[in-house]
Amino acid sequence: MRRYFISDLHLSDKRPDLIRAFVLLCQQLVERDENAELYILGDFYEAWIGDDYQSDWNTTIEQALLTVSTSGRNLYFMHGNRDFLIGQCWANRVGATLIKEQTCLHLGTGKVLLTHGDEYCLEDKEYQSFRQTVRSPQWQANILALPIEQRLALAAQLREDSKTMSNEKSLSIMDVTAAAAQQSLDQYQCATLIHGHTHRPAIHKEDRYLRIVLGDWDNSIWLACIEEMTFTQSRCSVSDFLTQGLSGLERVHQAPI
Ligand code: OKV
Ligand code: MN
Repeated sequence: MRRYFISDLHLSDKRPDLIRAFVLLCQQLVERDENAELYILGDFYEAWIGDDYQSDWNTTIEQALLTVSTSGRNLYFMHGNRDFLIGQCWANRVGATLIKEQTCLHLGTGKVLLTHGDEYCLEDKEYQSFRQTVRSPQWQANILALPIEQRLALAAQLREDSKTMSNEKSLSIMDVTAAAAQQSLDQYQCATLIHGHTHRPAIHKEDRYLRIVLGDWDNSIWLACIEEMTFTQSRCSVSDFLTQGLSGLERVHQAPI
């Protein structure tokens, strides 16, 4: 059994190249790997404004997800900070199982904690307070009750605000606080954490645990995998991936877990 992990694809109508790459990834996983499971760990979309919003570009994406789930591969989805409005309706449409934001995966000899990762960026106090607001069921219900146009406008405005703010913030403020990750791992009694969000793909070998950071999709696509008890993360430029598919991937990180 191979478990694949991706996050931070930020799919939108602005990146047809990434949409094509994702469609190809789904097709190739179905063709080439009978024992695959796919875990999407948040920020799959650049912004999700509600399951009632439909568009041609997204129909393509949903069809690709359906090829994965209908072929018998398990498909799991976790919310990120940009697609927290994804609901059960979307999950039913694509055949995905929604998983909670800290999910413990029991593998043969060890446990792996999966999360998007933004809840550990504690130095960014402003962000944490924003996060608390937008993750509250009441705020989300209010937003979902707005007409589509207003939701689109709000999402675009928040995106602009975020760009302005992150230009003013230091990189360390926007990174994961190691102590927060450690506390979470202790709570779940896990020795390995896999998360995305920070766009700094790496494997951090700490004293007592391994912190694996997934890569974001932009100029390259990233794909991580656990097989047996070995973790690997590979990358490929988007243009190479579109011509070569999975065989164009180059391994960047590997570690026993
Ligand atoms: C991160 C912060 C934006 C602070 C909104 C639907 C909705 C997505 C969104 C898009 C922008 C959050 C989610 C971001 C941090 C901000 C502004 C302030 C203080 C909707 C889908 F609900 F409006 F329809 N957004 N992002 N801020 O870029 O991640 O940290 S964000
Ligand atoms: Mn994120």
